[in-house]
Amino acid sequence: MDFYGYFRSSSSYRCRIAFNLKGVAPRFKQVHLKNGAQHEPDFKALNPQGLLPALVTETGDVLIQSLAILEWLDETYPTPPLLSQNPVTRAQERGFAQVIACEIHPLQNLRVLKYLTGDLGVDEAAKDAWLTRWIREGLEACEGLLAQRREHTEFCYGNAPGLADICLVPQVFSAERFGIAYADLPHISAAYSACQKLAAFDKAAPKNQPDFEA
Ligand SMILES: N[C@@H](CCC(=O)N[C@@H](CS)C(=O)NCC(=O)O)C(=O)O
Repeated sequence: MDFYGYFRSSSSYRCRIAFNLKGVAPRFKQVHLKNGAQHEPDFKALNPQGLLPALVTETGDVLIQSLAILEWLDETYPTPPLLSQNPVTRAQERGFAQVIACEIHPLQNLRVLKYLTGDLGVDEAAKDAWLTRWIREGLEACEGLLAQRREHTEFCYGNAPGLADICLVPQVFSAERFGIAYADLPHISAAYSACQKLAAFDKAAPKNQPDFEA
C-alpha cells in the first residue's frame, strides 16, 4: 500500500494515527504541500482534487478523503475497532468527526488561507482573526458534544481511542500551531492528553514523520 501524505497535513495525520492503531504500515510517499506538489500532474492523476491524503491499496485502487479512508481501514482491518458497537454512539462519533473534518478543517486549509492572503489581499491579522473565529468556535462545539455524553470516558467516546479522537488530536495540534486557546475546554483537553500518552498517536505526530521540517 502507498500512502500519500505530508507531515503537517491534518487529514494525513488522522490516517497515520489509524494505521498505527491497526498495526498497518503502508509505504509513505511525500507530497510537499508547501512546495505545491499537490498540483503536479502525477499526483492529480491519483487525486484530481489535488488534496492529501490519498491511499493506493494492494489491489491498486485509489482512495481519497480521510474519513472514507478511515472507514475503509476499519472495515478491512476490524481490530481494534474505530467505532462503538452501539449505533447511537457510532452516530455520535461520526457526528463529532464530521464537525472537525467537514466544518472546521476546510476553513483552515492551505488553499483557503492562500486564497485569503493572496487573491483577496487579506492581511496577517485578518487571517489570524479568521482562523480564531472558525477553529475556536468549532472546538467549543466539540467541547459541548463531549459535555453531553452520558458517560465521561477517558477518550472521546469510550475507554479506547476511536474515530473522534483520531480527528480531535490533529485539530488540537492545528489549534496549537495557529496559537488558538483550547486549554479552558476541559473535555477536549482530557481526551487530547489521554491520546498523547499512546504510542500510536505519538508515532503519528508531525514531528515524528520522515518528511518533518521545523
Ligand atoms: N476533506 C479532506 C480534506 C483534504 C485536505 O484539505 N487536505 C489538505 C491537507 S490537510 C491539502 O491537501 N491541502 C492542500 C492545499 O490546500 O493546497 C480529507 O479529509 O481528506
